Formats: sequence, structure tokens, C-alpha cells
Amino acid sequence: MFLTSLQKLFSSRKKPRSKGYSTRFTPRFESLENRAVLAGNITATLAGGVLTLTGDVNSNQVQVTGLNATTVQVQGLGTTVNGSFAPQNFVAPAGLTANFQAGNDTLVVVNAVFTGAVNIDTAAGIDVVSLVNDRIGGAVSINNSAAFGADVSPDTVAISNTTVGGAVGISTGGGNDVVTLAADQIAGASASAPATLALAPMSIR
Ligand SMILES: [Ca+2]
Repeated sequence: MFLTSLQKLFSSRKKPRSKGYSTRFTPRFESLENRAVLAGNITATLAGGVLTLTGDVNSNQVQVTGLNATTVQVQGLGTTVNGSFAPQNFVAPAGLTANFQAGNDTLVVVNAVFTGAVNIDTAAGIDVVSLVNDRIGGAVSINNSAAFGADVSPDTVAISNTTVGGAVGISTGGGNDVVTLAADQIAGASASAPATLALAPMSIR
């Protein structure tokens, strides 16, 4: 009885579709991700063992992903890399240097292995730097240089599940910035441990 009522309910809501309806109007959806912003271009080069990412004055967004122990992939997120939206692989970079100039820039580095140093300069703008699950043999420097005007914007820096062989220096400039360190190993000391010693190699200015 109940089922029969349900069946009637649904069958009554079926209305005959006029012929040709499905071909009369075909909505097209364009990817918002690609349309949202033309977020400039990042030049990626590997020279002298250092992968260098150089942004422009636009808001650059890019992710660096370690595919294995030696290969990293650079993928623009709305931003082109060397003029292309296609991911690009770089083999055996020992270190990473990023200069993103002005704009609201985002750099995410995931699962990457670098035997050397990581130096990131996001300059002015509302910038986001995130290091996740990386193995970095050298030091890590993250700062906002004044080369493109004094930084007064809120920036976000997060380093999690990452091992750093050297010191970690973070300078986020002006603005209400948020720096988060979680479950990291810095110069052999655990940053997650509730000890002053764990934070000794780190500077936040
Ligand atoms: Ca930029």
C-alpha cells in the first residue's frame, strides 16, 4: 500500500519530455579555476643543483610536489609555469629558491626531498607558504623582502611533518601573520616538543 503510493507519487511527477529538448540547449561550463585569475607566470629553472622559481608582479600560485626521492614536479595553480599549465618535472634538484615578487602569492611544497637549502621570498602581498611532509637537508628561509614595497599584508606560513637539517628562519614582515609549525624536526630537535631547545634554531620576526 505504502509502496504503491510512493510509486504513484513518483510516476505522477514524471512529465513527458518534448522531443528534441535535450539537444535544444546544451549549457557549457567553463572551469572556474582557469577563469578566476590570470595569475601570471613563474619561470622555473634548474641550474647548479638549485631549482629556482621566479614569479612576476601578479598573484602567482604554484605547487612543488616530490614524486620520488629525486624528482619534483612543478605545477602552476592558475599560474603558468614556463608559459604552460602542464606540470613540469625536474630531476635531482638539491635545493629550492623561490622569488615571487609582488602580488598575493602561494607556494605549496609537498613530499619533496632536498639535500640543500630552501629559500623562499614572497615579497609584498597576501602570501601563503606551506611546507608539508618535506625532507630538507639544509636550512629553510622564508621571508618577505622589501624589494617590491614594504609588506603590510597578512601572510600565512605553515610547516608540518617536515624535517629540516639546518635552521629555520621566518620573517613575514608587517600585517597580521600566522606562522604554524606542527610535528616538524628541525636540526635534529623536535619542534613539536614542549621545550625551548626545540625552538632554538628558529627565528620568527
Ligand atoms: Ca608575484
